[in-house]
Amino acid sequence: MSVWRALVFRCFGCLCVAAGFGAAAIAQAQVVALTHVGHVRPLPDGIEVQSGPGVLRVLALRGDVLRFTMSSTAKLPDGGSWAVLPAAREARVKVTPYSSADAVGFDTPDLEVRIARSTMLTTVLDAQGHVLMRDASPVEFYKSDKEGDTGFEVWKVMPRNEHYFGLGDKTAPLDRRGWQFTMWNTDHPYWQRGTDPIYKDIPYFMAFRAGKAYGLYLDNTWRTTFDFGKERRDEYSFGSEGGPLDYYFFYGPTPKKVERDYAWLTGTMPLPPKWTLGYQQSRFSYGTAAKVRAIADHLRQDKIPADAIYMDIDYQVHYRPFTIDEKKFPDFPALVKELAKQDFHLVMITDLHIAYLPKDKSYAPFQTGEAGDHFLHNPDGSLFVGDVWPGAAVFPDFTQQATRKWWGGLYKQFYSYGVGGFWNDMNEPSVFNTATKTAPLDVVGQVKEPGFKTRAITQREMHNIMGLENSRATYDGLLALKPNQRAFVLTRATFAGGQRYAATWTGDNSATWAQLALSTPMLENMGLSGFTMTGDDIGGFLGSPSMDLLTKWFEVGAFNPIFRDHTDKGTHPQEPWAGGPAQEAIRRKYIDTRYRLLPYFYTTVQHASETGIPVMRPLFLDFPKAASDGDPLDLDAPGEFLFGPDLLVAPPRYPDEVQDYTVTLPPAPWYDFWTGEKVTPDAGAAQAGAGNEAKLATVTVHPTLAVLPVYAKGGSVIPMQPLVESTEQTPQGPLELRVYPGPDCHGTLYDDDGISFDYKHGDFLRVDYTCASSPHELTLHIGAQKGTYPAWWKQVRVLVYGWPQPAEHATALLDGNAVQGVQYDAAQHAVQVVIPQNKNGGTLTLRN
Ligand code: NBV
Repeated sequence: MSVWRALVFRCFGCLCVAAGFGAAAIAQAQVVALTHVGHVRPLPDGIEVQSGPGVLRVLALRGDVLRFTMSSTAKLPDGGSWAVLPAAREARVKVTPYSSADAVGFDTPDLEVRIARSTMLTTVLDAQGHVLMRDASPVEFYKSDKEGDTGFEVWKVMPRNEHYFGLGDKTAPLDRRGWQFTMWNTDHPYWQRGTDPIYKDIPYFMAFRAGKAYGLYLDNTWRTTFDFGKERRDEYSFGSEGGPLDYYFFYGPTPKKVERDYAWLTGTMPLPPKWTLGYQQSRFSYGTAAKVRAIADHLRQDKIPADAIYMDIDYQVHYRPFTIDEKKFPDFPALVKELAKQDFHLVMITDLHIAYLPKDKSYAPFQTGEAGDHFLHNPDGSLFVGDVWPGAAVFPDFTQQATRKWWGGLYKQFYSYGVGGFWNDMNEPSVFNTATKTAPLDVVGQVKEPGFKTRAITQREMHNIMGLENSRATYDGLLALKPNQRAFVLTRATFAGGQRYAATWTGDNSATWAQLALSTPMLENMGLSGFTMTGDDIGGFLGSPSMDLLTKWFEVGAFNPIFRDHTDKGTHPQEPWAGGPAQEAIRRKYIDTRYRLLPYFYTTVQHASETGIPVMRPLFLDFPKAASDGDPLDLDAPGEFLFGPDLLVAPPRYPDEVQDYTVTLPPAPWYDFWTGEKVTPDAGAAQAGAGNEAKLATVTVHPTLAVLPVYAKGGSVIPMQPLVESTEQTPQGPLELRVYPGPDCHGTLYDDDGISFDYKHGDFLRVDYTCASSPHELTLHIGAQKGTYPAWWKQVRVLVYGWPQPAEHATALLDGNAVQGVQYDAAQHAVQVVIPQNKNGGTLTLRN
């Protein structure tokens, strides 16, 4: 039983009869269920249906996007949204009304909405009449607690073969079916599988059944719950203890389309600075300038590519945000400059709690914040003061636009030094000395915000968006300070739509093998929930990893979008060199590979910034029809994930296990990314076709510490670059195009200056590739360069894999002219040839 329902039933026991209409009935019965259609008002863009005292409105924002709002009174919720973009909220399409003896509703070109007259149960069908989503029982409203808030719960039919994804980085398996979750941003270190809630609230999930998907986003910032068949076996439900019943339904049918729809509703992440794709080094804390310099020097001496170093809370005076302890960091601007010379970007933590120092006139963040009325209050009007790192602290009221502007301005000095980015931690908010470890529910702020009515707001409603609005304030502030520089913010807590402002990580994980394994589904679901730039603390934050665990974590982390090594105070050293040269060499190989893959990775990140399709993704996103029974392929392939469209990463399910294990391969030819060899599936496991009935191919892997299995998809062109030590360096040598023959062979390369917004005005580079192969011939078509950004390479090395043997006689033609120097690279199992860069493109033909 979900938390709030338990509460209702405790409160009202058998008085909880779901019946009756009229305001009096609400008061008496406490639970109101809207159970039959009353007056119907067809709208040009939807329908409004009265039911007893309540009302349901369904609007078509697009043919494939619906918005459901419902109330237990005649008044529909009409507040603004912190997550849904105004353009999406305002979008409308005309609908065709529907009315029969049994049901009312409407049709769009993509969907049918039916509301049963006798029950008020709503069904959404596709244009062919297939049921997509169906109410299981009437929506219930109830008085949730002594504050008199109206809670609700919605019940939907849960088909046997439907699976659920998203809801952020909940600590559960990839498929949420059979699990129940609470959305209440919580600083919960030592989380384990099943710990709930943790830091984020993303009330969005994708339902996937037999290759078809839809999305559902509940636009409610209060404490909400989601239950996928735990309470009632054949139903899923979502509800809240207050706030609006306001949810969006969006139809695929493909899961990728659902991701695009969700991005249409809540936005995409902005294209991040390129350096954030590099390796990032952190610890709580590199506490002196000397230590920071030593870390930077060590990385460069050992030739470990890296782009960022983090400064945790110990750089501050008494942990007061926006101060620098000059005893430990004597000439801070000089340090930032020196690091920049070594191509390091510094990321500084700036927690949201501002030290409460009413008598100390020198601490400007408190003085200016108090003067501008930017802090949260107790119900009696006094400032809410809670203990956090600085001791007594106050908390900005981020739901005021003016407060966010003030907060953004606090970065002026640090940012003027050339600091690369900022880290917003503790923003659930975490408070040390309250019973709930956060701000009490009656702590109050103001909504003063375009698109919203000006009004008071308590933590009940505001709590889950503190992290979101904190990161928004930081992001917008940085943009205001340097308008043509992409800003980087890392936030711990956030809400739906937070991808517009910040990258994030999974918080205080632990240094165990189990947590390394758990990270993958967490990050995949985070990616599905709109956040592409996500990662975990490599090696684990709490406790010290064994050196083998640290190595494996580096290997997997090299294929996570954010790649940051971070650990707690007092743990053993966790930098790449920890444990000696042999371990370091393995870790370096993976970091190197990430940098060699930057053209592919950056291209995929850029695509995500336009589409919302995440970089790190479950297999079903790209192969929705692949499993034999229509279930998502990932159920057969736990732990595997795609890094962009063309690389499949297959850590062991239990990454510490020494036994051989089986990797499940989606339908495509696959190549071992490390050796270049075409994968021969295990005997008995048929090479899969593309249909629903296809059997999946498997390959058996013998695990070793030094190798993380990675496969390249046949039918792809993967751009790579010569090794660099940071993303700031211009690669020296040719661009590498790895061509893996297979069906629908194509690839793309995107590049730009990596830091400014000039790409928005055409200063980018994009090249599309296609290739076609027959047994003894391969044609690679290199498209003409789009955009004005100049290529860094003068030559292109083309590697073609899976080439028929013997390969010695291979010849090449570029636009019909013979090219010399075709070689067989035995180590890579590929034929290679180097051709000049030509911005007009060209066609390369290889023959044997
Ligand atoms: O600022 C210190 C830590 C930080 O290193 C970590 O990444 C955060 O998740 N922070 C939590 C505060 C409390 C740590 C015990």
